[in-house]
Amino acid sequence: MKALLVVDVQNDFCPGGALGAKDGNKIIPKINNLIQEFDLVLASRDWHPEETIHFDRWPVHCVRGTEGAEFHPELAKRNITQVFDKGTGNLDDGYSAFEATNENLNEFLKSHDVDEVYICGLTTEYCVKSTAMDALKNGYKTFLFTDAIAPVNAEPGDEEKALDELQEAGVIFLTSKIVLR
Ligand code: VGL
Repeated sequence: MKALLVVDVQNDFCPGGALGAKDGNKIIPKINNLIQEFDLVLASRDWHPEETIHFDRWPVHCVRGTEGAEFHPELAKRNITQVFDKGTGNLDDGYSAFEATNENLNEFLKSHDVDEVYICGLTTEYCVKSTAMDALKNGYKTFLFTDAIAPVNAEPGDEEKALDELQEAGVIFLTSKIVLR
């Protein structure tokens, strides 16, 4: 069974948001097309409290209950089966969707007989990367839609470095034009 995992397509990671990826909104039509191709679609959210050590490093973003934490209005939300909330504690960065606290992603995938995880969303160097690395560690064949992700580019070169690390670790790169079934 294949699952599409849509990482953090939230207002604060899109242009105009607190930590906006420059092309964060441009990937949404591609993600919506991908959503049509999968029988199982899951999504993660950064779901921070007002105060967390995470904000020592980053501008305040994705505080639960605020508009910045909402999924982008153009995302085809109705087709998402389960949302995984992460970064919910005060000491918790919660980069990876496998760190979600409302529901355990690994157990959810196992219970749905998922063996292949397909990843898209925001942001390339942080939550997308951590989630893909954890998917590999947990034994899933892991795919990344490289035209349906976008970097926050905190430091120049971060995006390229992240992509190199992912490919070296064994993540398989695809583009969203590939028809999966
Ligand atoms: C993220 C930076 C800080 C992400 C989260 O969702 O990729 N990036 N917090």
